[in-house]
Amino acid sequence: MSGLHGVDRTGREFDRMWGELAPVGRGRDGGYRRFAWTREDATLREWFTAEATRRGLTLVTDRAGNQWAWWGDPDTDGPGVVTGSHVDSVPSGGAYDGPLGVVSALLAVDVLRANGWTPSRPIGIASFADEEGARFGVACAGSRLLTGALPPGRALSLTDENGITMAEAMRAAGHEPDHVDGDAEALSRVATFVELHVEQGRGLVDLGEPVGVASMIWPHGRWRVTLAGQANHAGTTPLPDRLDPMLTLATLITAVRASALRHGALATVGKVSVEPNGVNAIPSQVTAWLDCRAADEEAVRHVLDDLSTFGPVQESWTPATVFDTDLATRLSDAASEGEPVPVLGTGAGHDAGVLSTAGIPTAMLFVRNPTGVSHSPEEFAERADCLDGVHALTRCLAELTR
Ligand code: HGY
Ligand code: MN
Ligand code: MN
Ligand code: MN
Repeated sequence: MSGLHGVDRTGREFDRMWGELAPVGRGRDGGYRRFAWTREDATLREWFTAEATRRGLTLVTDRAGNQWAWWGDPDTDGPGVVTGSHVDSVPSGGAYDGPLGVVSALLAVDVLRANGWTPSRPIGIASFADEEGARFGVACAGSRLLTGALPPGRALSLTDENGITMAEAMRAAGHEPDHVDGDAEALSRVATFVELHVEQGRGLVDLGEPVGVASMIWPHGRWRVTLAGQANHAGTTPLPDRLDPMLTLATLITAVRASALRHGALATVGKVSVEPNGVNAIPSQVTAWLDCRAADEEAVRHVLDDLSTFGPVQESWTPATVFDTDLATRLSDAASEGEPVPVLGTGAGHDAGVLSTAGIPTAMLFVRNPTGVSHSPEEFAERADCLDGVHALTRCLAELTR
């Protein structure tokens, strides 16, 4: 699809949507708190519903709580090409991780229509629930529930830092947890999934390119580590008599770093909760989460072997996602009208990885992030690069719906 019309309108629409999203869940540090099944999540769901309705798209919420907006009917016209991403964030997350993919998907449909495109198959836009797993700990909870990779019973019993279960949070948000399950019907509507995402690294900056295509996603997992201690008085308990889980936490953190360095993995200890969390009480228990990834699955296994004495419990695991090479090449050509864009790997996990693991032909487009920083208010993408991403996505959707 060459010589796209409506470029100026796309820019205005980008500004409008970006402006509407900007205040939702933004903290004083400029970072975002947009957690699953919260007030911010409800606002973002209403926003997505309004944008889909404005375009006459057919809205569906699947059993896992993921939102879908369809141009065409996959139930009568067969499975479609789906694009989209997520709108939730990590604590104090950036503005682009997730929302850029959803906004770009809506704009790509606008551009296709402005250029009189008649897709040969339905085009869907997905906004996946709880991709970051920031509140309940499990990454890609919405897409994993959808594909059956996350059993509903386990998901619904996960608790947040206030002890609220996912089931209680869903119910409070009006999504009936008894209805939650894998959704083969929703999944059967997806022939191909293409996710546009801000790059979470410097690959495109170093290459001097605004847009790239993903070759693979590293394998990555999350483990929960519970460290037991003995609650006691901070001012009266002699040091030799203490069972202080914070000391064990300190040992865990240094062991993780040493092992990750030794095995060429990337690992983080985060989401630490201390009970009781007082300044003058030795805690009875500390719970910490381990995020471990590596280009080579073996390296992750070695790190977890090294940490076995801490009793890590695996909460989620996504194997390496090697995207379909032909599809990646096709989209690399399509993305910018014949001058292939770079193809590069990533250590960041995405719903695209979950769908690919479920057997859906999947691809990803990356948009340059000048800071290379993500999961932080520093995360950024230039407006011009965002619009290049929209046009690259538009060309990819045209290529897939010829
Ligand atoms: O954690 C990740 O890699 C992704 O950004 N959710
Ligand atoms: Mn993220
Ligand atoms: Mn993301
Ligand atoms: Mn080892």
